[in-house]
Amino acid sequence: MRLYDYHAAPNPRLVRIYLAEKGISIPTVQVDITKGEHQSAEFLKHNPMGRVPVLELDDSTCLSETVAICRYFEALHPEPALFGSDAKNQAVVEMWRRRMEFDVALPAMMAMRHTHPMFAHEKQIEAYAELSRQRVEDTMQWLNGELGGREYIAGDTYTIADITALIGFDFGRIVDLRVPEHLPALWRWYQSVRSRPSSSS
Ligand SMILES: N[C@@H](CCC(=O)N[C@@H](CS)C(=O)NCC(=O)O)C(=O)O
Repeated sequence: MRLYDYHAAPNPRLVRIYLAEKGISIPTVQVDITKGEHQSAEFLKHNPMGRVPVLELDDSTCLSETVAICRYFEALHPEPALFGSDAKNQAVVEMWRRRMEFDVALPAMMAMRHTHPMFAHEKQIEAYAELSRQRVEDTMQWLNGELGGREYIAGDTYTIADITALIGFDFGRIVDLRVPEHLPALWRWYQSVRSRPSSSS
C-alpha cells in the first residue's frame, strides 16, 4: 500500500492529518504538482484525473478521492471515530464535513486557483475568485456563531469536519484569507485544532 501525496496540496494534507490522528503510518510517494508530475503517463495510470491524493492498495486498486481514502481507513480502524459514532452522530458529522468542504475548503482552493500565477496557464476568472473569497469570509462569520456553543465543528469531539475546515482555512492563507482574531469562538477553535500534533502533517 502507498499514498501518492504532495506535501503542499490541501487534499493530500487532509489524508495525512487524518492518518496522524489515527496513528497510522504508510509509505508515501511525492507527486510534485508544480513540476507537472501529476500529468505524467505513469501517474495517470493511477488516477486518470491527474490529481492527488491516491491510495494504491496491495491488489493495485487505486482510491483517488480524499474522503474515500479516509473512509477506507475508518472501516479498518474505527477508533478514534473521526466520521462519528452512532447513526445520528455519523449523519451530523457528515453534514458538517460536507459543509466544510463546500463552504471553506473548495472556495479557498478556488480563490487561489483563479488568481495564483501557478495556474496562469488555465482560464482564471477573477470574479469567481472574489466570490469564493467572500464565501469563505461569510462562513467564518457563521462558524464563529456556531462555535460559541461547542468545542468542535460537529460537536464535542474532533472529527473529519474539523480536519476539512482546517486544511481549507490554512490553504486560504496563500491568498491572504485569514481566520481573524476578532471572531473569538472561531479563533479559539482554530488555535486548538492547529496545536494538535497532527496538524503539522
Ligand atoms: N476530488 C479529489 C480532488 C483532488 C484535488 O483536487 N487535488 C489537487 C491537489 S489538492 C490536485 O491534484 N490538483 C492538480 C490539478 O488539479 O491539476 C479529492 O478530493 O481527492
